[in-house]
Amino acid sequence: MSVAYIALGSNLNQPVEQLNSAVEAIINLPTTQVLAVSSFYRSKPLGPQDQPDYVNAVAKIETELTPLTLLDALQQIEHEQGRIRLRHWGERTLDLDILLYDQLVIHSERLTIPHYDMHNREFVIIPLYEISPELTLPFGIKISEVKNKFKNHKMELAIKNK
Ligand code: PH2
Ligand code: MG
Ligand code: MG
Repeated sequence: MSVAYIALGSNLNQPVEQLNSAVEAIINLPTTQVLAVSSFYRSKPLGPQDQPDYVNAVAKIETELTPLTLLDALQQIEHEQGRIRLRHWGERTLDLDILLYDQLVIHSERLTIPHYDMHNREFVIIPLYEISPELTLPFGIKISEVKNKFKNHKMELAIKNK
């Protein structure tokens, strides 16, 4: 069994519903348990500014799927939820990114783990810290230290996790 973290994002077609259905679909993946889901955060778009705000969250899962099989499964969920992506860094119905997979470091054509820009994104780091404040990332980086960069973040909650 491996532990992985998945970033969820949407800014089209009822983002909160998109994220809720995505969590349901991840729960239904073979050999996979969802261990925690963060609150849903409203975030300003990174990239083109003439697009709606996003709703972002992070899920922690336990799975026997390999990184590439997990990637295939997440891309299938994106497609099943009618993924529309209009432009690079632009609006989309659903984006599911693997942030971390155990302590693996992968640089392959299809997959970069840890996610190449996660350290710079408050909409990833804040929800990740919410569900795993003790986490240490590969290369010994503590999530609690990365989170300090964003302690003045202005994201609002769309859904608060119990
Ligand atoms: N995803 C992007 C581009 N910009 N901005 C926010 N706030 N949240 C995202 O998830 C996001 C983004 C491309 O994946
Ligand atoms: Mg993304
Ligand atoms: Mg993606």
